[in-house]
Amino acid sequence: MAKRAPVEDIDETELTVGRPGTAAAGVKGVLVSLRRGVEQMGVGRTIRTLPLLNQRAGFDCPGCAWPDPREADGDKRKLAEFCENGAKAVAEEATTRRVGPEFFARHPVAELADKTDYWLGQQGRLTHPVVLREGDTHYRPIEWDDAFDLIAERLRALDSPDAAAFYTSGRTSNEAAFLYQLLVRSFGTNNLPDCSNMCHESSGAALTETIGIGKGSVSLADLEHADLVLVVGQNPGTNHPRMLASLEKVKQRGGRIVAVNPLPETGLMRFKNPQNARGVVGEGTALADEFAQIRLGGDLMLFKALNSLVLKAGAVDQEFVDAHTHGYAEFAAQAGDLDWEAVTTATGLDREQIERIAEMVISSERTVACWAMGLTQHKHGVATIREVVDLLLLRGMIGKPGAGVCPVRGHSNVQGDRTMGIWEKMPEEFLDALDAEFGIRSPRHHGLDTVDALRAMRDGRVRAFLGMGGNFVSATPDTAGTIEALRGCDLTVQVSTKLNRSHVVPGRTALILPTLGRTERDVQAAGAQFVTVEDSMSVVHASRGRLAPASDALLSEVAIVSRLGQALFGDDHPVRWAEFERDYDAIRDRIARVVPGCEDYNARVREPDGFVLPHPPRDSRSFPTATGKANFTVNTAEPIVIPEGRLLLQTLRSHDQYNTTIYGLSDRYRGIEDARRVVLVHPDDLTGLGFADGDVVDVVSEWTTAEGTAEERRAERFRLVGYPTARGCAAAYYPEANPLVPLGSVADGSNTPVSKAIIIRFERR
Ligand SMILES: Nc1nc2c(c(=O)[nH]1)N[C@H]1C(S)=C(S)[C@@H](COP(=O)(O)OP(=O)(O)OC[C@H]3O[C@@H](n4cnc5c(=O)[nH]c(N)nc54)[C@H](O)[C@@H]3O)O[C@H]1N2
Ligand SMILES: Nc1nc2c(c(=O)[nH]1)N[C@H]1C(S)=C(S)[C@@H](COP(=O)(O)OP(=O)(O)OC[C@H]3O[C@@H](n4cnc5c(=O)[nH]c(N)nc54)[C@H](O)[C@@H]3O)O[C@H]1N2
Ligand code: SF4
Ligand SMILES: [Mo]
Repeated sequence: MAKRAPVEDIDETELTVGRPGTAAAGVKGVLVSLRRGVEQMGVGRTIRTLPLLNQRAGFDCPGCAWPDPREADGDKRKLAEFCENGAKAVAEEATTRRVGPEFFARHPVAELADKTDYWLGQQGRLTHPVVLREGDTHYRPIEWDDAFDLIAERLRALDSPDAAAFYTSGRTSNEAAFLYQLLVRSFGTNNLPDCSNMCHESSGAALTETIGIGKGSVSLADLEHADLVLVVGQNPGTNHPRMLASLEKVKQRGGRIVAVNPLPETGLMRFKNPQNARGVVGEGTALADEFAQIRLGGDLMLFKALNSLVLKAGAVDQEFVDAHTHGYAEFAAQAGDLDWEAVTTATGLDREQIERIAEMVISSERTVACWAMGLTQHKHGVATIREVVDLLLLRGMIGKPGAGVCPVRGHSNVQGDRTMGIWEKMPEEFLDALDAEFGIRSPRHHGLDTVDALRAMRDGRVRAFLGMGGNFVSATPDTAGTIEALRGCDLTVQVSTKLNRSHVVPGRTALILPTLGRTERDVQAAGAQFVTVEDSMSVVHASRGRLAPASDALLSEVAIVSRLGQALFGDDHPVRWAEFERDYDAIRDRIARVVPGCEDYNARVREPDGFVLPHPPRDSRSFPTATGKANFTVNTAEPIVIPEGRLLLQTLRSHDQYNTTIYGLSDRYRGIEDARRVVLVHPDDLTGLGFADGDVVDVVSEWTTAEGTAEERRAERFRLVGYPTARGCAAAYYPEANPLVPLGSVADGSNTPVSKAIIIRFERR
């Protein structure tokens, strides 16, 4: 089959809106993944690549952080242990399209800046290091050594190490992440903003405070053996597709599922498992027993209501509460008096449905609560998750089989990067261990997270930016302001696999350092290397790329950090940077001595299924919190007030993208094809506002700063689409809608941008 030419540009005038799908996955999903594979990499490479995905001898899926089945849980891996979107993620990376020096010679940066994210991403893999020098119009090739010398020289010339920010995205391996944070701390700063700041930071903050560890407490087997699974603020059919196979098992075992979402997401309703006959030729499996179509940001009130009903029914697991928790009396005292009107207003749900869900919670012996961005990216995200924990504590649902908390992570190694020290406020003990191991002196003052790094760039306090993967410009809020912030930097460096917007928004001097992807062979002086990753359920395991690298000129992320370390610190530095690049076992030996829970790391990651990191609440019902117990919390929130003529907007992912990487224009499950600049609005809200389906509008967001200044942000030319979302709640795709997200609108307690509750109005064009 012929490979499709890279898209020249996108014609979105051909938008088609069909009916939302009725079932997720099925044979269609398999066909789409094969087609995308063949378009990007041809038939032969597709056949060689996909069978290695998520197999023990193969590579970890570069898609999401959903775990693989483990033999220890009595589960065998199937031949095709991946999903449509995992296959798309692989096809994007294993593409045979290339962006080399000729490409940059042909396209001035100013021209590239006018292209869409989709166009940029579809040009192919970066093959050579390039530099854009001050005043120049084009990126030009540079030798690796010269690139490292240039970066080192610029970093050393800064007034202070804190004038640099070192971003990380969540695909970076544990080995690269560990070295990278070592480099940054050796340099003298904790400015390690990461994608997690915009993602599950609220989960980490809430869980650390309440149960003493910021990670989920369930295994895949726990989830599959639950009586009741709450799927709140998450769209697994698109973003964690293999989770549907686990939810199917829950149903087959007689368990129940409650979906809480403003949108009737197809994947929550019905699943056609392509690996069994029912899914191939039959109706598939119905998933959600109860679909609560909640208003954006209404979840805190929903969980307060559930908690109150559990208390009223006398359904508290008193033994657990007495033995393992703190703060129950105060919690119970306030949870009794519920204002039902406030509950129904905030949630948009009726009381009967909430009572039905409470019944399900009360009759369940094993409950798991899963959530993702629908909870975390709200002003009250941390409070909401704390309230979810309250419910599980009341029912004794932490630290027993089939029950627990399950924040479903995004990037395939975002959890591992944190474990390895990518955090602007790593605990003192970690820094002490790092210093003792390497003979360095890590700074103790906290660094900047993503939002604060943006502020510092705008104010000129941060002058240099280095991105270890990711696409900072498109992923962050307030795109116009972010562009200015990046352009204001003296130096921007992006370590990347593929072209993206952050490359065409350069600082005065800008470099692109191309790197190996997960799927590719990584051969160093000591031979073929593998790397390690941690999934959403704390399983750490090896990943071995098998494909020939996209170009001979690529360096691995580990090699890039090692060589930058050598250039920056020279030979007299206590850290022997060169030894790490030779043999990644040398890095793992250090990880074993510094990172808690990673003892004997080299041996344990070589086990076929890897190993599971310790998790005290899960393992022994011990809670390493300040009180030594699991903490009940009392959570309040002022209601979200939407002024007359306005809507509340969430920004979300289509079925055909990976964050800022756009795979295509088919949001199949929602029935939206060939367009991304759309806003989904309830038909009655459209009429009420005097608009009609198909109207083209500018979207304007409204925000009042803490100082009382009214701000407006604008995103032009969006099509309105009538869609069965909750009343008053609109939806548009990320990253196209990011210009609307106010920088000052962040979650209390986690500083995560509020990407799911933006007040907007429409202006007719
Ligand atoms: N194919 C694919 N897979 C991915 C990604 C991708 O882009 N593409 N991204 C990865 C990453 S980094 C992440 S973090 C995850 C994200 O996974 P998700 O969190 O599933 O991603 P979103 O598209 O942001 O969807 C949020 C969901 O929450 C719902 N929601 C929004 N606001 C609310 C609310 O106030 N309350 C409730 N109850 N629901 C709400 C939305 O309707 C939507 O269904 O996926 C990961 N996996
Ligand atoms: N409005 C709005 N904004 C959001 C969100 C939202 O829901 N709404 N979600 C937020 C969330 S949850 C997240 S996680 C962030 C994501 O933010 P980021 O992680 O910064 O963005 P990605 O789009 O995942 O990054 C894609 C780029 O990573 C590079 N890349 C891919 N693989 C590799 C690799 O193996 N190594 C290296 N070095 N580079 C690689 C490629 O060049 C690619 O262009 O966005 C956040 N922004
Ligand atoms: S569920 Fe996630 S990790 Fe698993 S194959 Fe799909 S994209 Fe990859
Ligand atoms: Mo994420």
